[in-house]
Amino acid sequence: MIDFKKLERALVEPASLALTCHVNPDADAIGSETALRRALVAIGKEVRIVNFNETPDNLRFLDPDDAVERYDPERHDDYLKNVDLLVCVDCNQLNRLAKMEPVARARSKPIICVDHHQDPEYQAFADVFVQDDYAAVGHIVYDLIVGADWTPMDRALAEPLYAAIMTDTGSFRYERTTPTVHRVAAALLEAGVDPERVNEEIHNRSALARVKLLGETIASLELRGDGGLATARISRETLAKCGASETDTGGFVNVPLTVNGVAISLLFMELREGFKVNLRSKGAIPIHELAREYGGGGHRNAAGIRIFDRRMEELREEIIRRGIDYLEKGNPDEKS
Ligand SMILES: [Mn+2]
Repeated sequence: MIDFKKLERALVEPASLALTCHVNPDADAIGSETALRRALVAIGKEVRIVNFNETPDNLRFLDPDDAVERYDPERHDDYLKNVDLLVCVDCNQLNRLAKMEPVARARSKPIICVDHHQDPEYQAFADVFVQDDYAAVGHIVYDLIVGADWTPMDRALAEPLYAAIMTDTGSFRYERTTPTVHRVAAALLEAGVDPERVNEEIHNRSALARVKLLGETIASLELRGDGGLATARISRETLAKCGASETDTGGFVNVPLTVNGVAISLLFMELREGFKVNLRSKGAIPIHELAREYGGGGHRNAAGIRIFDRRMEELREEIIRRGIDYLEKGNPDEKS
């Protein structure tokens, strides 16, 4: 359970704070950062957001102040080393900071983790504020801001939090869409959020390249394990052919789960160095355990692997076979 009073103190004590999040940030990461920054600025804190990646185009509206800075070693290393507190948002392992990891590890001042992923890297943080039954970090930030009473929940604060919760619950469809989540969403709508606009910004701003890449990804789909496992792949050539980039693939891994009988989806994607795998499962299948076997991690139903020193085709078949082993690992009697 998160000790919110303790988290509040941890954020109020330092004069200067830097917020950061995981690589390839999603709406939960960006929305949680910008809302938290806004609330802390309202109580007089000096807060900067430094992310490894640029904010994806469809999430720019979550940062109307242009507060998110893209990591540049020359510009940020001294700052990140010396800022009073570094807050990792929606990020529980320092390796999820990509090339910002060394500078985070070089800090002598504290780093804290505010997240809802399992298995935080405890030794890397001065304090860990993690509760994995939260559907989104945006919901944690909401509870924090409302509990601390730093500033009223106005539309500017509510919109990024709503986007965070909406996306991490798959538009209020996934398992952790509890009555409480809907109550929080209702409060955010009461604060002025326009749900149609948020949906339009996030889901209907695709570049043509992204939609073409989705077509290629679906065309590569294969069913394995008697139809229980779906796997698709994106090569570097496909990416180039569509004029798309890695950030265009957000959400692709969920599409194969719409095929009848599919309980596991594995999306392989070739990177400049190595490759990555997005993993999804339904019900009680603990797909993060498969991710962990390859140095990745995540939640029970959503996880990721990133491998820098091997080629995709060297390991793809092996990971698929391990995935098929996991099809039986879910317990159908267990409530999912
Ligand atoms: Mn999240």
